[in-house]
Amino acid sequence: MVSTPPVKLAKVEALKQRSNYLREPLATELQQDTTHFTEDAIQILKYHGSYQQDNRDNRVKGQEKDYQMMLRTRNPGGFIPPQLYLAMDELASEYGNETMRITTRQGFQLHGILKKNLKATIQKMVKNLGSTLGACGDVNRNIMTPPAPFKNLPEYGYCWEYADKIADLLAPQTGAYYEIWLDGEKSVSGEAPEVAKARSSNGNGTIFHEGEEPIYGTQYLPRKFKIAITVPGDNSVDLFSQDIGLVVITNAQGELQGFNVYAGGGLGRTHNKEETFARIADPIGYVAKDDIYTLIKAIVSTQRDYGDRENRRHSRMKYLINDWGVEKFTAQVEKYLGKKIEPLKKLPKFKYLDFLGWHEQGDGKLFLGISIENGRVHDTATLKLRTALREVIQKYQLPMRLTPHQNALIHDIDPADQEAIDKILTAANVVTDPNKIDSILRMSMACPAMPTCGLAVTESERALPGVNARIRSVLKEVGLPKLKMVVRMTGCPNGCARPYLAELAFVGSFPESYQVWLGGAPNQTRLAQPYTERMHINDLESFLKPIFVLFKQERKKSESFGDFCDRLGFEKIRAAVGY
Ligand code: SRM
Ligand code: SF4
Repeated sequence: MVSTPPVKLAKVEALKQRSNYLREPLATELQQDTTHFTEDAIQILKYHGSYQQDNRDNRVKGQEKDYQMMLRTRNPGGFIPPQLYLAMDELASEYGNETMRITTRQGFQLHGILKKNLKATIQKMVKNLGSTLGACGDVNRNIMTPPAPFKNLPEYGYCWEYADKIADLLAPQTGAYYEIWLDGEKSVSGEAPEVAKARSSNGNGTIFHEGEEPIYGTQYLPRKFKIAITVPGDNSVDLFSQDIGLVVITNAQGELQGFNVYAGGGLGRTHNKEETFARIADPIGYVAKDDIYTLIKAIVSTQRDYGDRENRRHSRMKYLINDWGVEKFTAQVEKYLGKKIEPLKKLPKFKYLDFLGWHEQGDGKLFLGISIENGRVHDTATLKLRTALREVIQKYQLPMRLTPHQNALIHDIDPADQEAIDKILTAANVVTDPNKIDSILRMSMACPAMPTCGLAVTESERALPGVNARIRSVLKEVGLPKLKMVVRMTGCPNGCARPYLAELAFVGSFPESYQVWLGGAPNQTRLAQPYTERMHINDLESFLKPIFVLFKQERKKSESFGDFCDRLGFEKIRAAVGY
């Protein structure tokens, strides 16, 4: 349990402690007739799934900012029942900015909600099977899984089952959410009895006996915490970027045996601060399925008790593992676990998978994976995506899974409805055949950045469509018209679209300029490296063309762009292209 108290806690640590389990000053300020919250309430608001933002396009010197809230859902494995989808769609019009945003962790975000409408928005989400509790803040975030709804491959089912159960295990237990947003009405918990038992069991001092939060205590975790669960070979979840990555291990009969465990991934960094860095998770070992909750509690408790609570730039678990080394980290986890962790089970090579297009799901029904550019569900002059999706979900009452690549898979489709659904979408200009989508667009992601993100240095979501088209045009010019590669962009170095795992990434560094990262693996198992600190967006073609020409000349047969940059190394690339 917590040993010596740190000397000088980060300011937010005291706030958490004073908040009475995430109640104040949020509850009081919510009652006040103001357009925005104070800095202290903003910090507590995050745990309830909301960020205070302002529309940066509307900033006018000397005038109050155009304050608005972003709300994020917590839905493990990206599962969105039709009722929730339709409620979110209505909310986007009633209180939001007429769009919904699929996130890189398989959640939905609404933007543009005024403070006075926040309570009504959360109430409607919860009444329609949604939740925002713990979507942000220093707690376990949305748990990711592969989104493909295969019913005949039991491994996928185990991912969803354990994503739900571990999400319940680590959900904040405070009554604050229900008191503040739902007038005290606690919704019925569908939690499995084994989860409740695991949460309260005191494995070697992992829980607090006093107060409302057995696992988190009064101070919650030192920083955000992220988990993904996948099946062998499927890296649709970017497993190595997670604080904890689990891979389900089954026997020949498809029965769950246990999990391979990886820990210590994380991508957030700050420009020009070498002590902050993106990091790939380390292999920790294998645990049997009966030990999984205790193992999760053991890792979370290790970060809770030994993670840095003084310097928030150094408080993610990746820094603890990096500073301690994997051996010391594993030894501490084993102390909390009460037993040794076994060696990893052998796994096949991981693949990038996006599951777009029409597929059989293994029980006679179909699913359709729809590419949604940067996750933005909206209508434009030429694309009526939001209208068409609403019509399909409403008419056929279909569930969906949001994907880690910001797309949506609609599932449980009766084959008899395939043609009609395809027709509705195609009429709205939604492309249902992924082979008709440019592979760069298909595999690319951008974070929201401007105008909602307060941390953005550059454009991202609004810039990427143009950048993708320009990359394709350079590739055509150099004679690589069909080349596939994973391109990602973010408006700052925090890494929300996981750029450091892309083959080619642009990370906002100065207004209109980006750091360029090269050399990530096409299956997201290796980190890219920064090639240049500042590429002005106008110089995109002159920067990329010589590198693409070199790639065309020197690449091995069917070698990917990321693998090529990694194999050749930056020194040789620089020598050849002259910068
Ligand atoms: Fe993120 C902060 C958006 C996934 C690392 N992220 C933010 C905020 C809330 C900005 C803020 O703090 O004021 C952004 C809101 C923008 C907006 O206008 O909506 C934001 N992050 C997002 C989303 C919506 C990006 C997207 O394109 O979908 C993703 C929401 C996921 C979800 O549903 O929970 C999102 N953020 C990520 C990821 C990727 C992931 O989790 O797989 C990362 C990198 C992985 C990691 O955590 O190591 C990520 N976001 C950050 C960080 C840096 C954390 C760090 O360790 O340093 C921040 C800033 C912070 O925490 O201080 C941040
Ligand atoms: Fe904002 Fe930076 Fe995250 Fe983009 S990467 S959403 S700019 S915090």
